[in-house]
Amino acid sequence: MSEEKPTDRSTEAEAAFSPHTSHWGVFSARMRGGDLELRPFPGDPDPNGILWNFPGALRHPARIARPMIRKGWLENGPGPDDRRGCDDFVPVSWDKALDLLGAELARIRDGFGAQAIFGGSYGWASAGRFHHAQSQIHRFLNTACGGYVRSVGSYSAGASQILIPHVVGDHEGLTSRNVSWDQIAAHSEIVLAFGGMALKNAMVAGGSVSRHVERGAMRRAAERGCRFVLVGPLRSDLPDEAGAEWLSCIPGSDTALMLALVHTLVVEGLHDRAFLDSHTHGWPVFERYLLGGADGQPKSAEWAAGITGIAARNIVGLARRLHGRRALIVVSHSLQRARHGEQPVWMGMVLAAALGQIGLPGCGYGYGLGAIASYGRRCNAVPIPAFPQGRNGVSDFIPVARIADMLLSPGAPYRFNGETRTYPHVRLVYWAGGNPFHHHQDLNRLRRAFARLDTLVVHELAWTATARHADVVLPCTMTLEREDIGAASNDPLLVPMHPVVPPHGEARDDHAIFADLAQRLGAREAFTEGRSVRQWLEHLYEPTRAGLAAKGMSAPSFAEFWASEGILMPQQPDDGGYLRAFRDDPAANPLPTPTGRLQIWSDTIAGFGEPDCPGHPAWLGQPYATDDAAPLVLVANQPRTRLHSQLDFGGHSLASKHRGREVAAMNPADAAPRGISEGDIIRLFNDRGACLAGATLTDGVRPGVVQLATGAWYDPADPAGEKPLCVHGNPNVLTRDIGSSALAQGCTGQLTTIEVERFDAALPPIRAFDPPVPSSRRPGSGSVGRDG
Ligand SMILES: Nc1nc2c(c(=O)[nH]1)N[C@H]1C(S)=C(S)[C@@H](COP(=O)(O)OP(=O)(O)OC[C@H]3O[C@@H](n4cnc5c(=O)[nH]c(N)nc54)[C@H](O)[C@@H]3O)O[C@H]1N2
Ligand SMILES: Nc1nc2c(c(=O)[nH]1)N[C@H]1C(S)=C(S)[C@@H](COP(=O)(O)OP(=O)(O)OC[C@H]3O[C@@H](n4cnc5c(=O)[nH]c(N)nc54)[C@H](O)[C@@H]3O)O[C@H]1N2
Ligand SMILES: [Mo]
Repeated sequence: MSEEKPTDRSTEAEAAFSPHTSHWGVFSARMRGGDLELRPFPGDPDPNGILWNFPGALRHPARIARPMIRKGWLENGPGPDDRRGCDDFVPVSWDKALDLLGAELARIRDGFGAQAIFGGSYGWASAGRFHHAQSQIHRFLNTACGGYVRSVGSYSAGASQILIPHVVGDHEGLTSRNVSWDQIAAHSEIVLAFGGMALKNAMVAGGSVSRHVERGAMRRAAERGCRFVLVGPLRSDLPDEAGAEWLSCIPGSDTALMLALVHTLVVEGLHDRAFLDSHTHGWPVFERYLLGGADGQPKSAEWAAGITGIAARNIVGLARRLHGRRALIVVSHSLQRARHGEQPVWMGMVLAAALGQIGLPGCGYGYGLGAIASYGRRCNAVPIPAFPQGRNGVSDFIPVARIADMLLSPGAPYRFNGETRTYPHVRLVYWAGGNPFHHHQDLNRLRRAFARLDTLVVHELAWTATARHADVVLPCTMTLEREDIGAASNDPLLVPMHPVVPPHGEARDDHAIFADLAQRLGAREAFTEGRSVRQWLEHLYEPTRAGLAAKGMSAPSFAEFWASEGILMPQQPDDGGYLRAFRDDPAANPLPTPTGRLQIWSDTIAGFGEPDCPGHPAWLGQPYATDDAAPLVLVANQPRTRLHSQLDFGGHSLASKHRGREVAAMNPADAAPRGISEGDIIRLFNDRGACLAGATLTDGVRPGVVQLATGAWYDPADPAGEKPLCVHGNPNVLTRDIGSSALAQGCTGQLTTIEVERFDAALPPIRAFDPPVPSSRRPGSGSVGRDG
């Protein structure tokens, strides 16, 4: 066993590059002359530029250096407070911070029960299987507080995660073990991608990714003659390598287009009746609706042309081209991050079923493919390390995107997946590893929701808006400052993550913070099980080692693994997963749906009686309403130069901004009548809020659409204001905080309606990355916050 200490590599020599990993790729790093040097993993054919956010971020002033407590909370104790987000902070010692927080957790736990604590703590945190912040906070709340109200589902796929089990089967299997990039390169003849497969998205994976293969696979497919067709509002949603045709459509109209494609197949007799008969349930009811028998309106190409903005003849032509070819239907997550988001996911399956190719190599339904590097690959055949979270003593939960509803309306009823449920009364919210001021919608509403709490606790590595709204802010280490094991369930490389630098300021690992808090609540031993970090890593490594040994493969000891650059794990065959098995023999391999088949009609969903999610996929109208006050559709998609809001203060992210602000793209035809030119600062606004952005004009954005990526840190000009202007460009001040439907209650942040104007006033400064001034250093400080 190695006696090496965690910090050896960073202190000993400036020479060695140490292996490490991130959600955006494997790399190695070292410190040299005070600078961080990075090298992408040599086996990676297409490294992700997001790596270059690390060097500038490491010691940026936006890092949190010491524990801080909000002045109002420190002076007046816990309780609802409108000053959250515009109050001063007081630096305190770790002991004082943890004493106060331990006492507050005990007050809530003993006075109201663990069901008054919300510990959902949604967010991507950092790679690393031990320091995984969500696992750490959940284990802490389970062992020291008796549990917490959790959240279910994700912001990524809130609608599909609920729908898919009713109509197809396992969501994870559909996305992660189905049509692969290798199959596309070898077999597909036409790939119809709703929402595209943007490389910016496909180059990020949860946990780790050693090889970015997507660009190469699309290039190989295109060279072989495969045609890629992109349906969406932005041309950049497929890379140049795909050589795609772009069918520019009105956002939110995909279900109508899919219906019209199937309608064309049916009226021309091109649908695969044999497959529909043998592998699906409910086609006759759906066909009646399709042909107009249910509502008098055939869902024809002419009908869809008016809704989608795509000419009828192009729709008919596309349907004919899909027929008789090895066709793959891809639907990106973005389509379901909208009102009625269940419909395009369900209808995409029906389109693929009508073509009869579900389950064939490179064909059928590739839901989610290209949204993220975790999909379209092979799954590992041995377990990867996982930190045990313990048992949650609280059964209550909320759908993840309903947090503001819960805080604003405790006790109120809501519908979810066929049940009528009630929002719990939460008094303390504890967040580690997520940024609700990034991920949630209608941020001005979220601020009102957070104002209701007794206490908001946040562990963060930097002064995000969430940290600025907290009462207790505890500085945590960044991944480069600690040792861990990096792995993802569909990447073969297990990475020993070595620390590259000592922690910033007084920052501590989430685990160390929770261990000391657990001590104050009488639960240190239960939380740590007496293990040091290194002992935990060895413990978590063991199931992987044993899995390798059981397969008769080389099974390195932990010490050997730790001294390596990473070890390879075996992977499962690229066998098409459960849909292939079902196609080949539906009787022997039924789907886990009520009928064992693909459900084009669902008795279960129909039985729930939700007007916004009927028993078969349907066109329920545009998921937003434009009007004179908000005539443009905002597409708030994922950012290219960072993961969500992470390291927005890093060099790669900053370099993509214009005069410090996020860049919004729009069509010249929309810019001209508004007097907007390339490079102008514009104001995007609607009833809910307003933000600034730099304008870029391009015909790669459909007229009527404005694109502004998520992730610029919320930066209110007047933090105490009712609806302050975000001077930096966070689109979530504009988005709507409503569920996708009463079925799934998924996040609907992708699309909203806005107006845009040129901003001619004096440009307000960006303060998002300035740390709050400690109140002890501010003469005569009051409640002015960062405006002083
Ligand atoms: N309008 C709109 N909104 C959206 C979306 C959209 O399409 N449109 N997309 C949604 C989607 S798909 C998602 S997944 C969410 C993402 O939302 P989040 O996952 O909440 O976003 P991140 O910026 O990744 O937040 C992670 C936070 O964890 C912190 N962190 C990193 N490492 C550690 C650590 O080790 N410990 C601790 N304590 N903290 C750490 C980072 O600094 C960062 O602030 O956003 C959603 N929001
Ligand atoms: N670089 C980077 N990569 C990421 C992330 C990141 O933050 N940064 N986040 C990761 C995460 S957590 C997730 S869940 C995935 C998300 O994966 P997605 O949800 O697929 O990603 P988005 O970029 O939000 O949307 C993709 C595209 O869909 C198009 N689109 C939007 N609305 C519609 C519509 O109504 N119809 C059609 N046809 N197209 C539409 C937009 O033009 C948009 O660019 O991305 C992952 N990858
Ligand atoms: Mo996501």
